[in-house]
Amino acid sequence: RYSTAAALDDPIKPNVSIQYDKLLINGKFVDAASGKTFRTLDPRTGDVIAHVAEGDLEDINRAVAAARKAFDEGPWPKMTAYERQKIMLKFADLVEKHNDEIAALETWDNGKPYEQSAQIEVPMFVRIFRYYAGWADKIHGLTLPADGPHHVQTLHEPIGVAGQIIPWNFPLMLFAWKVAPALACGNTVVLKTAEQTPLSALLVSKLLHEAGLPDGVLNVVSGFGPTAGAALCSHMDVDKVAFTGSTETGKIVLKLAAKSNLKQVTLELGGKSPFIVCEDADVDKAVELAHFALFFNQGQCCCAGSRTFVHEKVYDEFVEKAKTRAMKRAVGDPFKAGMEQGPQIDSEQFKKILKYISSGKESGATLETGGDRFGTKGYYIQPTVFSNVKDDMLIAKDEIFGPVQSVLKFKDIDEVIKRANNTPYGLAAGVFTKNIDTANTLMRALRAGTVWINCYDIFDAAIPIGGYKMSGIGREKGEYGLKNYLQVKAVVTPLKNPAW
Ligand code: TXE
Repeated sequence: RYSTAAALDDPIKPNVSIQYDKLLINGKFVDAASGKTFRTLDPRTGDVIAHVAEGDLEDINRAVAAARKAFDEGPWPKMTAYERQKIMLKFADLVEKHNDEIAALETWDNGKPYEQSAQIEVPMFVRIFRYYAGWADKIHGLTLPADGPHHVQTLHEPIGVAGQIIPWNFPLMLFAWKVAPALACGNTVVLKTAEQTPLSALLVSKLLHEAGLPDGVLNVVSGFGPTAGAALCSHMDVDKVAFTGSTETGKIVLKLAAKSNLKQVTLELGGKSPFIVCEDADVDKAVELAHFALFFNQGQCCCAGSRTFVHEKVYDEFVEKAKTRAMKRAVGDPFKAGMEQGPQIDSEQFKKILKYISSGKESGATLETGGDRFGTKGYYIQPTVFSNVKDDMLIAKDEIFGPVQSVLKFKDIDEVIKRANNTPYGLAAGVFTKNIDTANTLMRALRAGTVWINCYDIFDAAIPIGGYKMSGIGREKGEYGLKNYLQVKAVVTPLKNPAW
């Protein structure tokens, strides 16, 4: 079902135009202070889609000043929660109305199948905003018992100016995970989008202002990590930074936060998540789920099930079927109906993945299918499956972030628990079994922020996500995600008459 490579030479024209390519500061689209722009590319071809204003230190300073003023002088944090909620809900309605246009922009800039942008990513964006809009007027403190004659209460207050840095793999979804809880709690925001995918954030931010967001509450600075991103992490007037990206860059973010004003930090980083297929598994179903767990979004998922552990009793059958499934994967122009896989995001990631594929071949893993680029244009890669993968091979240790499945064999549960946990990462894990005891054992033993049992990549708004070990600090989404954007103030007053 590969689309023919020839079809890639004639990419489908996206049904959307670029309206916003500047920085959004204090409610207005403006040029970068330096006047500089950078190119954002179509991953199908490497051609330029647009020249986008390139923010750096001076623009971050302007954006933070606007966010600071909007926080300190209001009206946003001082508005009633109900008013904030109404703006967020109106925004969600507007995004829903513009679903197809936003989805087209996302696919053009990112390369993910249009059907997934339109049916998964934009609807999830809307759902997250509605979910956190629902929280806005349900955030409150507690009244606590004290030993002495004191009345004790807590106030849950917004932290202030939140700096947020997002990557390119889910530009819209990660916008929602970060911006929605921050706004619901009454914070103001400076968002630094990924240099590969600046476009969709600008369009939705425009709609957020149409919905009534006051100027300065959300500022969007497109630009690069070491300039704009680092300036945001180092800024003395930013109270909190939330980052999603590589573990390497996460360490830099934490260092910059510590070196400046000790701003609070949450990090959602890389992973090398195990997907464990037990001996009692229905192999056909396990193959399909393991395939989805790894190949979804071109393999560019922090939670990708990138170590497929299969019990020796079903191993050979699994490998054969996993290979057949990968060979059937529909790869091609993401605007074409029925495509499951588009191009990787850029030439850097494309080269990185091909390097890992070479390393897999050299280290003695068996290449079952794929193993090369797809076509001759853009950043497409063939769905690739390696069997006989050993724990110490690079493809079993590093985050590849591409369509490369590594299948490893195991004998018993204790062994697979040890091997699955033997990684510096701990973001997610998958378990496929019919046995409730096995499921319960693995669910408790696996050191990961999420364990999916007989399912994978379920990203409901209410479900927290985050990492153990070097996969991150803190949790996003759900009620847990609110904590990142709230300060707790304890208020104590003496009681004149302790009897009452
Ligand atoms: O990540 P970076 P890259 C992993 C994945 C991928 C690898 C490299 O393995 O192959 O990381 O991707 C900003 N100060 N993930 O280079 O550098 C940058 O501009 C502040 C997993 O794209 O982490 C972008 O906005 N910010 C991940 C964001 O950080 C900086 C998703 C992510 O870029 C910065 C993406 C700096 N010094 C990649 N340097 C996931 N967890 O889903 C860069 N940035």
